[in-house]
Amino acid sequence: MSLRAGQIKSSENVGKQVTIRGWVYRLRKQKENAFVLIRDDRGDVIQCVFPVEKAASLTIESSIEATGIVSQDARAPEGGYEIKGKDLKIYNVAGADYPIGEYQSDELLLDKRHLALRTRKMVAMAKVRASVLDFGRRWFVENGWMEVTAPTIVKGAVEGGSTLFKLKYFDEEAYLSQSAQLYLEAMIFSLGPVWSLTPSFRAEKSRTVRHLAEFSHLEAEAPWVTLEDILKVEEQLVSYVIQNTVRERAEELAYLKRDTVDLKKVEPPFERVPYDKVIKVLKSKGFMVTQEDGSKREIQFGDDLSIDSERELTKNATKPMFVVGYPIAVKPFYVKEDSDNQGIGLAADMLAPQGFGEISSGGLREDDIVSMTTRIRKEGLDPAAYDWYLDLRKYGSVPHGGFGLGIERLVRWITNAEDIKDTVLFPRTMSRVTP
Ligand code: NSS
Repeated sequence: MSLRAGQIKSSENVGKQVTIRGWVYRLRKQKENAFVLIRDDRGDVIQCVFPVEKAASLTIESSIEATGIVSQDARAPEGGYEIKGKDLKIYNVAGADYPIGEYQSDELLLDKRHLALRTRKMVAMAKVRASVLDFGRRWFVENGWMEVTAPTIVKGAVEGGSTLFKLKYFDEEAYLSQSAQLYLEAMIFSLGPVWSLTPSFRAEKSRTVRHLAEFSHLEAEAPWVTLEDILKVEEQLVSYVIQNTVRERAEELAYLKRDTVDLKKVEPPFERVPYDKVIKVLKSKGFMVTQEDGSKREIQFGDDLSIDSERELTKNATKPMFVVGYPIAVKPFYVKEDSDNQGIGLAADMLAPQGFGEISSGGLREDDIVSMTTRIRKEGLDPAAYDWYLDLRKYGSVPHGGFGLGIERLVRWITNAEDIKDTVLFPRTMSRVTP
C-alpha cells in the first residue's frame, strides 16, 4: 500500500518500511546519494534518499514509486522525516526541459499554468479556495437556503451591455451570463430563499488586479426581505467562511505568508457607511477622479466608486464595511429606489479591508413593472429581451432582494494575493484564454 507524505511523517513510522507514489519536486545528486523531494498527489512533500546510481535517470517531475525505511533527521526538509530509499519504480521519466524552475516570470507561469499548478503556492491557493467554496455551501445548507442552477447562455444583460460576451446560438444571437440574478428572482416565488454558484462572464476591457473575464459567482435571492436582512446574510456568510477557512487552512495560509490576525477578528456586524459620507471623506482627502478625456477633478456626489477610491477608503480598515445608499443613477435598472429618499437606491456593496475593495454587491429589487421598464430603456436595453423577467412584476410581485459575491475577490483577500489571477487555476482575462 502506498502512503502519502503527510501519513508518513510521524514518529510511529520511524524504522518501518513505506511506499509513496509521486513526482520529483526537487533533486540534488551528490557523489554517493541523490536527495529526491517527492511531491504526493495532494501537493505535500517528503525527502527520499537513494544511492546516486539508482536515481541516475531521474529528472524533475518524473513520476515515481519509492519504497524505503522512514527515519527522523532534523536536517530533512519539510518536517524532519525522510525515507532511506530501497526500491525505485519509475513510471515516466520527465523531459529534461521542464520549464518551471525556482525563479520564473509571472508571464511564463501563466503560459505554463497547466504545469505551474504543481507548485506549492498554487496548491495552497487551490486548497484555500476549495475551503471557501465548501464553507460557503455549508452556510447556505445549514441556514435553509436551496441550491439551484441557472443557465449561463442567456438573452439579456444584467450588468450593462458593455461587458457582454456575444455568441452565436444556432440561428440567433445570445450572450454568456453576467449574473444568475434574474433567474434566481424567478425561482423565489416557488422555492423561497435560493442560492447558486455559477460562472459569470464579463468582457472587462481593463487590466486590473481584481477583474477576470470569467469568475465564480456565488449569488443568493430571497422573497419578503428588507435591505438589512440581506446585509445580515452577507456578513454572516462571509464571517463563517473566513473563520472556518482560516482554521482549516492554517498551514496553507502560513505557507502563503498570510498574517491571519485580522481575519480571525472578522465577525458581524460590519459597519454600514452611507455613500454621501464616503464622498465627503474622499473629498476631505483631496481624492481626484479621472474623467473620460483624461483630465482630473475632485470627486463629487453622483460618482461611482472606483478601484482607487475603494482602496483609499479601506486601506486602514481591518474589517469589511458596507457602503449603503448609492445614487440610483450609478446602479443597474433592477435596483429598488428608496421610497423615503428619492434618487437613492436600496443597494449596498461590501468592501474588504486593506485596500481590497468590493467583494459583493446586493440589495432590494425594483418590483414595480412601470418604473422597471422605463429604467431598462434608459440603460439602452431592449425591454423585449426582458419579457419573461417583467412577468415576475406582473404576477404576484413581492418585495425581494439578494446579492452576488465574487469568489475570487474573496479568496484574493483571504490569501492576500497580489493579483486575482493567482486565485484561479486557469484564469481568463482580456489577454489570456489559454491554457
Ligand atoms: O456586478 S456585480 O457587482 N453585481 C451583480 O452581478 C448582481 N447581479 C449580483 C446579484 O445581486 N445577484 O457583481 C457581483 C460581484 C462583485 O461584487 C464582485 O465581487 C464580483 O461579483 N465580480 C467580479 N469578480 C471578478 N471579475 C470580475 N470581472 C467581476 N465582476 C464582478
